[in-house]
Amino acid sequence: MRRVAVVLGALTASIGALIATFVVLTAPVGQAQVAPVPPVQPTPAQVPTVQAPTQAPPAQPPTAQAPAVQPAPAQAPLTQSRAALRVYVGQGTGSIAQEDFVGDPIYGGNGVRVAQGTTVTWAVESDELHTVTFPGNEPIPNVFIPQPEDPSRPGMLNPQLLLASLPTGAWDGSSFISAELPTDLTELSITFSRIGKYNYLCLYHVGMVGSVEVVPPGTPGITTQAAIDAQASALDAIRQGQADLIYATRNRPTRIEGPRGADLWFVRAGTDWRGENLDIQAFLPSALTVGQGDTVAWYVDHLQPHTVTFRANGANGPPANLFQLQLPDGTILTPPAPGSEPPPELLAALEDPNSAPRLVFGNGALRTNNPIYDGQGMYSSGLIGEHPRITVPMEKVWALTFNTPGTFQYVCLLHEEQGMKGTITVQAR
Ligand SMILES: [Cu+2]
Repeated sequence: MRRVAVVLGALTASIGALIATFVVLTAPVGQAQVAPVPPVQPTPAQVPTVQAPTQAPPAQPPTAQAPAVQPAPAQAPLTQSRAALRVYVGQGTGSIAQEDFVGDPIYGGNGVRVAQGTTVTWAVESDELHTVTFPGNEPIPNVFIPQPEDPSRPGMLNPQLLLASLPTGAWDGSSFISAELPTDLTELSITFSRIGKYNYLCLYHVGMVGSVEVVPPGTPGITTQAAIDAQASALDAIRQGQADLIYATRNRPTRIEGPRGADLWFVRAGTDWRGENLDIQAFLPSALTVGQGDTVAWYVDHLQPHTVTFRANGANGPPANLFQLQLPDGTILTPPAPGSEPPPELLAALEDPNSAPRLVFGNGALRTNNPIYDGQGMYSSGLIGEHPRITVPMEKVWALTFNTPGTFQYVCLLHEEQGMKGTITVQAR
């Protein structure tokens, strides 16, 4: 999923910087958008809250619910060592999205063991965005949710995720940490101050989970960088082989003969290697030639959201926006141009946590009702697919009938930068 920075470009970055600046300037308003730093819990015996999933559980339920498994002395001394470790966040290029946290093969391939006081750094090695999310003592947040005032309004990005939530120092396992890489940060570093095992996940990719086990210095079995690097190479080779097999077997349309010679075609919008952390963020096939009057149906067969979006031809059409910036009362905000003064209504909104701006689905994330493509206007499926952390309703299929000859291009607004684009060529009958 491509969120804030890419989708809205400089817009949201400037909003984010603006909000951050504003919050710094008016310290007590910190709860407005910056995720609050919960009070440090001095009670190791505290039972973490387990939140029931709001939808069907993912195929591989993330185990990130249990923070500090092992109670540690509240004042455990930090080791003086400055040990560091780099963990890979995803691999692959373009549409081949390897969605693994790459860790140590002896800890399941996605876990690491570090000495207390070690700093672990996460860095993205793919063309896809990911979050690194340690829930701490909080429930795992959903990504796209209904607007609370009225669920019939377009969905929105969970405000808790609008800005990164970062540790303010060495992390004791209690506070919520979440950042989207490489947009919020190119790298996320966390220094682990407390002994325990900490599970984490990517909010966007089901099954993309990892763990950090923090042990007293001198404990055997500490993960080495060489072990992680070797695991990364091995996993990349496996995933590339899986991707090759997917392209060899699924990169073709299904055609069904329809009435009066008008056929019905099926195109995959994304797919995955079943049960493992490989998504193909592409239309399969990406190029399709149909006859005038045929209908094309796009379907999603993996746990991801996509859009099928034809942009309007010419300069007069509306842009296809995934999001727009909006106040809870429905007012659409015009974002400030980079380097310019923010609009007064935005500053006013920021003063009140109840009116903080949101990223609400724009026209490209909403379904076009007209099922007949005219070759001119903007047409979009809206979000289609399925995802355990998207709680706005989504359908899995969308169809369009092509009566106008020509070649027409479309994209997935969420994965366009990974190359998720297609063309439909309509031949006159
Ligand atoms: Cu997509």
